[in-house]
Amino acid sequence: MTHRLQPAPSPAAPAFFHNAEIAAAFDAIADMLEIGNANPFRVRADRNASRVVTGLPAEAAAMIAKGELLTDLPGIGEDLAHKIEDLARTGSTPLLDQLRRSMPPALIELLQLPSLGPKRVKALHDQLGVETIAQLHRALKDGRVAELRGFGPKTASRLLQAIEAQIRTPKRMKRAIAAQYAEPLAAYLRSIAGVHAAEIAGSYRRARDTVGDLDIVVTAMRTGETIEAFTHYPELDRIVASGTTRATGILRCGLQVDIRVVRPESYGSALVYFTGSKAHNIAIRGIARSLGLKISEYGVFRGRRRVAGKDEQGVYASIGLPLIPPELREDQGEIDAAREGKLPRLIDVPDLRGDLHVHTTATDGRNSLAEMASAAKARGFDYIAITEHSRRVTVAHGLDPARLRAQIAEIDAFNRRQSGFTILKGIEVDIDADGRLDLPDGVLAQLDLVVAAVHSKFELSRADQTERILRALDNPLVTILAHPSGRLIGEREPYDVDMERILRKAKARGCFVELNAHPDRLDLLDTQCRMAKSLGVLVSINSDAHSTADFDNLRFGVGQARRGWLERGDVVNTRPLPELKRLIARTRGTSSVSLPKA
Ligand code: DGT
Ligand code: CA
Ligand code: CA
Repeated sequence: MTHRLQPAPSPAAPAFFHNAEIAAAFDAIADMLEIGNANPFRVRADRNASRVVTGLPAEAAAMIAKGELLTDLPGIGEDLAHKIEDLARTGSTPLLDQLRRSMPPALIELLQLPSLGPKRVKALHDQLGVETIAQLHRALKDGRVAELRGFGPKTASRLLQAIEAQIRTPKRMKRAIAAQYAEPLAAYLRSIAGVHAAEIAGSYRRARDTVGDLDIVVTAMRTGETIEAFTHYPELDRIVASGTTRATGILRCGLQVDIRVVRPESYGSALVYFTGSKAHNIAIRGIARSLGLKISEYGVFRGRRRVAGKDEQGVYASIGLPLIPPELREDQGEIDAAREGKLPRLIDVPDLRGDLHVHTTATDGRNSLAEMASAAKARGFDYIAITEHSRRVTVAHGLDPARLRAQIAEIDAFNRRQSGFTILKGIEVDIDADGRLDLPDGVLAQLDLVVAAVHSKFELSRADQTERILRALDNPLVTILAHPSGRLIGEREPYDVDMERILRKAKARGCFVELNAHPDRLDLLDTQCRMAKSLGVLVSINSDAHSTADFDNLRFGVGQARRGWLERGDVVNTRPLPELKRLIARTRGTSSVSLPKA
C-alpha cells in the first residue's frame, strides 16, 4: 500500500452548474412568469427549455467547454443557447435575477402543492399576504383560505392535508437526479492526492428510487487532510459538521452529504456499514455475534484480533456468506438465500439487447425514428420497438390509424435498408376507463407488438381499476402492460389495484409487464418485480425514451430490477430477436412455443 506524504491539495474542480440545476432555473422562470401573468407563450418556451436541457446527451457545461454548438441540437436556437450558457456558468440569467428580486422566492414552493396554480398563488399573496408554506398553513388553520373567492372548504382541506403530509415526510431526491451530483463528487474525491478509493454507499448504492442523503465512504491514510479537501468542493453550500474522519455538508442543490474517511484496512467494513440497510446490518451483526465475532464499521473482530475489514467480500466471508449485492441488502430474505447458495445472478445493463418502448417526433419525442435507431444501435442493441401514443392521448399528439399506417410504411422501408438491427412496429395504446383499447383490433393486428397503458382515471376503486386492466389484458393483441402501477415518484401514488391478479392474468396470457426506467416512474415497483418473477411473468425493462439521451435511463431501470431480484432470464428484452418474436407470437396464441427456463 503506498501513500503520499505531501499534504493533500484540493484538486481544482471547475465550478459549473449541472443540467438538473439549469432545468430547475427554467422551471422557476416559467413559474414566476406565470404568477406574474406573463404571456402563456413565453411561459411555455421556458418550460420547453427545461425539457430540452433535461434531454441533453451530456452536461451542457461540458459540451460548451468542448466547443460543441448547442444550437446544433434539436429545439435549441441562439437565444436559448445563450441562456443555457449563462446558467451553466453562473447558475442564473438576468431575467431570473430580476424575477427573483421582484417576487418572494417561497411563492414558487407554493406552486408545488396540489390544486395550487399560479392564479391561486397570486390570490393568496395579494389578498392574504401569504408568501410561504408556513404562512399558508396558518391561513388554512384560521379558516381564512376557505373564505377566499375561488377556494372553498374542499380545496382548503385538500391543501391542509397536503401541507401536513409534507411536514411529516422528509424530502427525498430521485436517484437519477442525485446521480448528477453524486458521481462528479465521487470523481472529485477520487482525484484527491492520497485517496485510494471513494464509493457512494447508503440508499444510493442500494439503488433505491429516491435518496434521503448521500453517504460516501473514502479510504486514505491521511484522513484529516482528505476531509479538508472535501470541504473545498466547489459545489458545497455549507459544512454542517466536520472532524478528522467525518463531515456532513449540504450541496448547493440542497442534498446532504455524509462523508466518512477510513484507513484501507477498514474500507470493506465501512462500506458494508454505510451501505446498510440498517435492517441488513442488524441481521449480519446478529450472525457475527453467534459466531463469537463483532462487526463494526472498523472491521470484523474476534476479541481484539481483526479477522476481516479491508474488503466487503472478506467481511461477508468471515460470517460464512458470499458477497451479497448491495441492491439486495434489505433483510428481505437475502441472508437466507446467501447461506443456501441461492443468491440470484442479478441482471446487468449489458444484458439488455433492445428496448420495447420508444417514442419519436411522430408524437411527443424529440428525435426522429432514424436518430433513435442509430442511438440504439450505437449502444449495441439489436432491436427497438417504436411505440407512439394512440390518438386519445391528445397532449402527445397521439397517432390515429392513418398516421400509424404511415409510420408502419416508414419502418418497413427502414428495415429493408438495414441489416443487423431491427425496428419493431408497436404502439403505446391507451386503455380507457372500461378497459377498451384506443385503436381497433384490425389496426393493432398489423403491429409487431402492442404496449397498453393507463393514462387517465387513476382514482377508480380498486375493484374497477383491477377489472379495467384485466379486461385490457384479455385482448390477445396486448403484448406488454406499461408502467403498471401508474405512480410518479413524489407526485402521484400508485393507483389502487390488485397487482397479483394482474400478474396472474399476464402469466395466463404469456404477456409481459414493463419496468419503465424513466426516472420519474421506475414502475414496476421493486416488490412487484419479485412478485412477477415468482409468478413466472417476464418483465420488459424499457426506457420510454423521448430522446436519444433517454436510453441512459435504462441503468436506473436495471438498478430497480436488481432490487427486485431479477436475473437475465426474467427480463424479456435480454432475448435475441428471434426468441423475442417467438415469445410475442405466443402471447397472440399463434404459436405453442413454451417459455424457456430462466
Ligand atoms: P436514506 O438516506 O434515507 O435514503 O437511506 P440510507 O439507507 O442511506 O440511510 P442513512 O443515510 O440514514 O444511513 C446510511 C447507512 O448507515 C444506513 O443504510 C445504514 C447505516 N446506519 C445508519 N444508522 C444506523 C444505525 O443506527 N445502525 C446501523 N446498524 N446502521 C446504521
Ligand atoms: Ca443516505
Ligand atoms: Ca446519511
